[in-house]
This record gives sequence, C-alpha cells and structure tokens, in this order.
Amino acid sequence: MEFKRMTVEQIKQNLVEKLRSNFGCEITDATEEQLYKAVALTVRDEIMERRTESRGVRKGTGAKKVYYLSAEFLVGRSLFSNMVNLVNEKNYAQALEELGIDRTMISEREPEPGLGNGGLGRLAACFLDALSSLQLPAMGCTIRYEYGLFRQKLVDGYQVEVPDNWLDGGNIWEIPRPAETVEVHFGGRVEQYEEDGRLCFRTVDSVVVQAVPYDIPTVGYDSSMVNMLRVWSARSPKRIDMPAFNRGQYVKAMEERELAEVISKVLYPNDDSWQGKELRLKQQYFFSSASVQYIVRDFLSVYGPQWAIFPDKVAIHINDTHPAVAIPELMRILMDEHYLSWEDAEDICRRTFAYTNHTVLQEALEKWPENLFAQTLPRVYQILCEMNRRLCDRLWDAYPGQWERIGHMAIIAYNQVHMANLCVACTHSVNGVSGIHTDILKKQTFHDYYVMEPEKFVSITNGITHRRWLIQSNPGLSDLIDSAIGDKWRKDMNYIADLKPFANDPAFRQKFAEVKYYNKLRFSDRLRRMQGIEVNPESMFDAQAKRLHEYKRQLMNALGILMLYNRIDEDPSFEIPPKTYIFGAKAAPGYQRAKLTIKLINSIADLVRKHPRASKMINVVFLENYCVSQAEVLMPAAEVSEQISTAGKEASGTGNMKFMMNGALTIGTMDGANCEIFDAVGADNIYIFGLTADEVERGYASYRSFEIYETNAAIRKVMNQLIDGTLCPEHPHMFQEIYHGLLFGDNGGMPDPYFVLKDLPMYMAAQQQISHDYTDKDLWLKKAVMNTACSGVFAADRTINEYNDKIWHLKPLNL
Ligand code: 26Q
Repeated sequence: MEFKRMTVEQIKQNLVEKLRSNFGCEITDATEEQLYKAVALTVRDEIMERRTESRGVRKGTGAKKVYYLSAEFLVGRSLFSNMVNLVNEKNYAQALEELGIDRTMISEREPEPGLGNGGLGRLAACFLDALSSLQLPAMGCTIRYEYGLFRQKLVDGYQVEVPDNWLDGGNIWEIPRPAETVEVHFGGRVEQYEEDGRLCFRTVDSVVVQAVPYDIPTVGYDSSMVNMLRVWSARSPKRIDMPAFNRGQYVKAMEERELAEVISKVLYPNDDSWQGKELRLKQQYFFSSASVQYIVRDFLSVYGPQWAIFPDKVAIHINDTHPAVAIPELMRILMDEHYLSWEDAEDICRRTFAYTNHTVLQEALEKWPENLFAQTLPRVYQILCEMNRRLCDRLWDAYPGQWERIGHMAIIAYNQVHMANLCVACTHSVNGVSGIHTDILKKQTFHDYYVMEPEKFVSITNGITHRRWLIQSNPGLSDLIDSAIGDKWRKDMNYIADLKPFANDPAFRQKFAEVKYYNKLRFSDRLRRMQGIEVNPESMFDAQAKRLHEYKRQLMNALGILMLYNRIDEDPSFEIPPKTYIFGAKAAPGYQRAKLTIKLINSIADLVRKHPRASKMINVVFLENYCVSQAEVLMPAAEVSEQISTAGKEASGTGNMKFMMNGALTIGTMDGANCEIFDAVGADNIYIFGLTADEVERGYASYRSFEIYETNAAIRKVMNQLIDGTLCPEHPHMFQEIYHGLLFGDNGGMPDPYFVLKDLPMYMAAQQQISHDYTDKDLWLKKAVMNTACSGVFAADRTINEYNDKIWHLKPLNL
C-alpha cells in the first residue's frame, strides 16, 4: 500500500501555520523551542492522519492484542524516528533546509524522555516499534515518571546526579485521556460479607489514588499502524473540595495529595540490583492495577462478559518481575468484581500472562517483605496467600517431604514474597533473552520448575530496532547499503545478508570506510561542543557504553589501559596505532564501587594525558550523561565494541547488537548475546577471550586472585598503582577499596568475584590482536562490513515474530 506523504510544500505550509496558530509568530521571530514544537506538531498531524486512514479496518476486527507491561520504556527522542517511520525524512529534511531551519538544533531541542535505566527499558521501546511495524495490535503500559533517570554531570572526575525534569517544557507527543482515569487503592483492611449466598470481599479505609492515562503514539515503519504507549500519572482525588477556610485541614489535604502524587514522581535509578522500598512496591501496583483495570474494561466493551475467550483476545506480557503484581490483581478483579470462581480466574490468568526474565544475579531478584505486602495491598496479599497455599499443595505432590526445595519454589516463604516464583508458577510462558541465559535459567535459577514443566521455558534472543539504530542514526551507511543491494532491507532486515559479498569489494569497502570516518567526525564535533574535549578522528575508536556495574567489568578495561600505559612508559620502542577509549556509563547513585570506578577511569585519563608519548597513542574519554541520544551518535562512530562481562552474568546485552549493526567489531566474552553474535559473524570477525560460564562456575571454589598478583609483574604493577599515589598524588588511598576487593574480597566475600585479574591477560592479548589487525585496513574493513551484513538476526522484528509465534499468537492487521 502506498501512503499519502506530506510533500515538501505541504510540510512548509503546515509548519508556518503551526507557528502562527500556536505561538502567533513567524519563522523569523520564532524561538528555537517554538520551531521545534512547530515541526513536531506537523509530524504529529501526519501520524494522526495515517491512523485515521486505517481506523475503519482496525475497529471491530476482534483481533487479539498484547499488552506489554514494563516499569520502564526508554523510548528516546521521537521526532526524527517518527519521520523515519513515516518514510518521509527526506521531505522533512528538504523542507527544513528551504526554510533555513537547522536540523541538529531542532533535534536537540527535543527533551529525551528518560523513562528507563538501560537495557530492559530500551528493549521495551524497541519492541513497541517492531510491533507497530509488523502491524501487530499492542499497547505498552508504564508509569509517567515526572522525573526520569537522573542526568549525569562529571565534576572533577566524579559523577554528580542532576534531576531530569523532562516534562517542564510540555510533551508534544502525549495525548491526555482524563476520561479514562481509574482508581487504585492502597492500605485499609479487607471485610468479608455475604451477598446472594456468596462470600464477598471488599477493602475499606483504603487510600485512593487516581491513575490518569496519557497515550503516546508509535507509528509503524511504512505502515498506518499506530500502537499506543499508555503512561499512567498518579493524582490525588482530593483536590477540589478542600476546606480552604480551615487552615489545618487545608495543609493536611495538601500533604495527602503530595503522598499520592509522589507515586509517579521519580524513576528508581537502580539497574540489576534490588531494594525493598515501599514506594517502589506502590509504583508497581499503581501501574499494574491501572493497566489491568483498563484491559478488563476494554475487553468488556467489545466482547461483554464472555470470560472464557479472554485469553484468546488478550495477552499480557510481564517485562521482568516489576509488573508481576498484575497477576493477583487480575485474579482480584475477576473474582471480587465479576464473581468468577477461583478455578476459572486462575485458569484465565495462566493462559493470559507470560513472563520474561532479564537477570540471573541473585541481588536483582525481587523479594518483598511479607508484612510490607500485607499492609500495602491487603486484598492482593490474601489472594497471594491462597495462590501460594494451592501451589505448595501441588509441589508437595511432586516433591513429597522436600521442604527446602518447596520453600525455594514458593511464592511466599521465610516471610518474603518471591516475585520471580509468582511469575514462573502462574504464567504459561517463561523466557530468557539469549541462548546461554535461558540455559542458565533452566539449569540453575528455575531448575526445579523446569523439570516439572519443561515446555513452559523458551529462549528468545533480544533484538533492536534497525529503524532507530541504523536508518535514523546512520543515514550515511544506510544510503551506502541502498546503493549496493537496494532498499528492501529497510522493511525486512533479512535482506541485509545480501551485503555479505560486498565485504570483498574494494570500492565498497572504501566507501564504508569513508562513512565511518564521517561518523567519527560527527561524534568528535559533538564531544568538542558538549564537553570541550578533543579526540583524533584518525585514531581507532574503542567504546564501552552501558550502565556501570562490577559484572560488566569497566574496571578490567580501565586496568588494561593502565597496563598499556605502563608498557609505553617503560619501553620507548613500543608502539601501537593510536586509540581513543570511550566510556559512557551511569552509576546507580547509591552504588559506591561503581562511582569510584568512574573516578578511576577519569584519573587514568588524566595520567595518560600528561604523558608525552602515551598521550600520542592513547586517549581516554568519559562521555558525560550516556543516554539514548548519545548512543545514537556513538554507535555509528565506534570501531571496537567492548562486551566484556564475566561469563554467565550478562543476560543478553543489546548495545553489543547496536555496535555490530553499525560495523564495529566486538571484543567480548562468551556471554549473553555475544554467543549469538559469534554464531552470526563467525570466529574471524569477532575477538573472543576469557573464561567460559562453566569455567567461572567452577572457579568460585578454586580461584585465588592473589596468585596472579604474585606471579604476573605487569598486573602487580597496576595493582600497586591503585594505592601508591600514581593516579591521585593528593589522595594516594583513593582506590584502596578497589585494590582490596580484587585481592582480598569485600567484607568477607571472595576476592575478585568477577574474575577481573583472571581474564585480564587474555583480554590484553585480544586487544593486541586488534591493534595488529587494525593496521591492515583491508582486513579490518572486511570484518567490519561482515558485521553489518550479518546483523539481520538482531533486528527486533525477528525477536517479535518469535514472541508472536511462541507466545502471543496475534494476527497481523491487514491495513
Ligand atoms: C528493581 C526493583 C527496584 C528498583 C529497581 C529495579 C530494577 C530496575 C531495572 C531492576 C533491574 C532493572 C533493569 C534490568 C536490566 O536492564 N537488565 C538488562 O536487560 C536487558 C534486556 O533484556 C539485557 O540485555 C541485559 O543483559 C540485562 O542486564
């Protein structure tokens, strides 16, 4: 189907009209912000137009729909990705140029919604884009955090957090739906009563919070499909009838209002680590309950109370355990509000819900104190107790007498509510996010469940939307690909494989290199503009960009650079091709070790900068405030992608895919989706090193990092530099705790639990191989082209098709 697209003339007219009607100004006297808004409103019109075109087809088809519940949706900026998905970015570019409006300025005027921490939230956003592009009916559901993830500033090499007030200038993309407000209840107590001979339950004396929805449209690529991201905002119902004349009451009412509205105030900045905060539990219930209430209402409005077909019309996906409370909430609504039996409600829930696990780190698994749960959500807690009682009965039949195993599998045990067990026990599908991750779920994390219900466990490797991560962020490479193989890959990434033969075409490789160089210049310019840092675009760009965590081992990268520095310092004849090491990473504000690692990286950067010879070969830069918009400029510029987590720890990784799609070579461990990247590109086009997950597992009993310190002089030297004042003469003990953790362990734990020193020599050898190969331009470019050409399987479209075939069973709408 061919869509109506706004012509250049129409865009220009529309834009001028928007400026006049919204701001009463002309192009010449509009502020940058007004210009941005006028462009965004024009694009929004085009999306809504597209939606109307296909509305008739969509209504009343009785199609099944998936609701993707996620505490995070890290969507990034929307303006240019919307232009891409409308397949109209060239007309917009021309219109802006003819009006003399700077594209980069317009793009950077848009606030980035930081409604997520990292991988999990970004994955949800990629999925919504793919769902719309594949014309599958879907809705994303999350919280409208007033403050997203903090903005990171670097002050004297330390991370400083600044609030992210992204909503201050208003949000062009959201459509408020106040008429669809629902109520969510907290606290109170449960009363039983009888009605028509039936035992009923109601909660009294609870605090009511209103959930107000806003919809953000996601338009599919070259499609009229528009799926909504529904974001819920918390509001107190007590705002109009405040007895203002009574000052005491007035203040009290205001306080209550604050307490209710704090629920959607701020995103918790933790990533892969869990804390039992009451407010966090309230956030989870707030958006889960509001979403489930909406889902049930919507179902009733189309099908009436035909509960038997609910699972044929509705799929609810639980993105990690954060929305797991949606399961007992649906039980509650079906039983307490619609009088279904326990058995029927339980059966509907099992057939409706599916769960994705994103971590095997024990410290990241959500376990709530039982009494907190009982007080905050009394009725839901009652239901959970009954679910747990029935579950334990079944487990007792399967594992008679095995108390410890049953306790380990229970929803409630040892005064804790175990959210992952709730999800595994009460859904019809549990999936991991890469092959190795799913294996670990089966063999370790959920082994006892796996032997009971092996068919419930599926592996679906993550994917990323090539529309944002290639077409939008790397237009140079996208045009080059078109010129070689046509543009079919834009709609279907399987066609990118047609690029493989071009790895052997010298003319193509040359152009590929030119695009990469252009992207490095673009990155360098931005770095100069934003941080006043100069980098050499002729140097090799080596990037590690992801949240800061010990298991991701930014520390190993940093120590490796220090070792290289030492070699240069000791041996005047030693040379390597110049390298720029780029770090981008936010640390959770309470994670001291992660924050100290940021300071260490910046201290090493300073040391290198002061060395006359080392500074010619090495440059270390820390990219401030790594976020989606930064990634869009970094990924296309990188040549080496650091994916160096301790094997067995990184569930998948998705940055690894973004880098390789843009032609960077991976240096990595056999962990997460690195294994799939290895399968896709072949051993010649990736640099694998280090312990395997099995070796790590065995190593816990036998590994002694101190032996490495004693026998390896180069490692001994960098370790000593952590505490001898080399890095920070004013505070020689600054990095003492890193030193101590690596050699002696943190408060009673094992030394170096992430095997940094163990893998370091193999890591250095792989880096050396990279330096060697990089000097052979042809060889290197062949590998780089092959990485892009083999990236088809990492398209989110492939991932979503797998979810649909294995779990949701939706039919694409024929628009
Ligand atoms: C939980 C409770 C309280 C506060 C915060 C949290 C919380 C928030 C976010 C816990 C975990 C997260 C995020 C986890 C995450 O991003 N995991 C990553 O998911 C990616 C997508 O599947 C994978 O690629 C990464 O490997 C995995 O680390």
